[in-house]
Amino acid sequence: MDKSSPNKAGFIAIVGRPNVGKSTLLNKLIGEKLSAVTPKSQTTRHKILGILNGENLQAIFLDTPGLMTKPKDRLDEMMLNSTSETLRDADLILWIVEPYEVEAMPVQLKESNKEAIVIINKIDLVDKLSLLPLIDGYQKTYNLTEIIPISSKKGYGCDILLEDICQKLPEQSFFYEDDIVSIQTERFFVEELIMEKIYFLYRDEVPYSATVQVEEFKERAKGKDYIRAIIYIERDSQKAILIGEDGRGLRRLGEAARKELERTRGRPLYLELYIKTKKNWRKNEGLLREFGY
Ligand SMILES: Nc1nc2c(ncn2[C@@H]2O[C@H](COP(=O)(O)OP(=O)(O)OP(=O)(O)O)[C@@H](O)[C@H]2O)c(=O)[nH]1
Ligand SMILES: [Mg+2]
Repeated sequence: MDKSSPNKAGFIAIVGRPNVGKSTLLNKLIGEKLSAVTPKSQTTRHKILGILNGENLQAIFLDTPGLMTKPKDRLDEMMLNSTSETLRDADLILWIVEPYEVEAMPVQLKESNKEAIVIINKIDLVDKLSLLPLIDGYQKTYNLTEIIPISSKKGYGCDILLEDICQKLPEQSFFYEDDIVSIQTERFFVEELIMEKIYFLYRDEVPYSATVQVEEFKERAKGKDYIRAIIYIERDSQKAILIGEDGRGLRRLGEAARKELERTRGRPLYLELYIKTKKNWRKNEGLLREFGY
């Protein structure tokens, strides 16, 4: 490590409306899939931390649930509160927007009174010329000076963004060991991964009504590892949808989750999925706590 220059470190909150590409950006910057990405809004429900370690640098990114304007239930409220808290604790904020029109600044960001960089994401989807008036629009509307166009998916602009972040982080000592990329448990990643597959495989309200809890996680020196997870849903009628005709839906889900887990963990796995109804869990404070929200 270079001893001549001081260490820089800090927390960088990634915020923005649902589906703008916050989790995709976190994964790109860290170079590992830490956060679930799906084409559906409100995929991320928890604050997810990813650590980027460099020479004299520790950038700690916090992916957050999308900022919706109208919370519909207790879970939505809790997600919004958690994002406000993340904003309060951050050294720097990345406000992620889409490349179409000047978006309204989320109230949580306004209230935080923190320095923010506007990140115009998904620029691979638009004509480059359309970006100039957009950048101008953000500057004029919010008097913000830093606006960086990127594509989290393709990686365009991510180097420039990282350089900018490095410059802005305060000089202070590291918060975590310099050889880890996350602090979430493996159980948590398994739950997120199963949820991601549910978002991909089921339509309408089913994914929003589902949450996953790993009940047992056994690593075995010989033979397959064993994971038993429960998918909780809000109504009995959703059980039949998840299971599908002749159990095909649940089998397909289990297989998709198992395959990715085997690939990422590099070990064979026996994955058992069960479904249970917990009526209106999204509205029930006690159940939400129990489920780790
Ligand atoms: N074309 C393109 N698509 C992108 C880009 N970044 C993200 N996406 C897509 O946008 C969708 C949403 O991405 P996420 O990363 O899950 O978005 P998010 O902001 O984390 O969403 P929530 O967690 O629901 O708030 C996915 O289908 C991504 O593949 C990008 O730079 N270009
Ligand atoms: Mg997300």
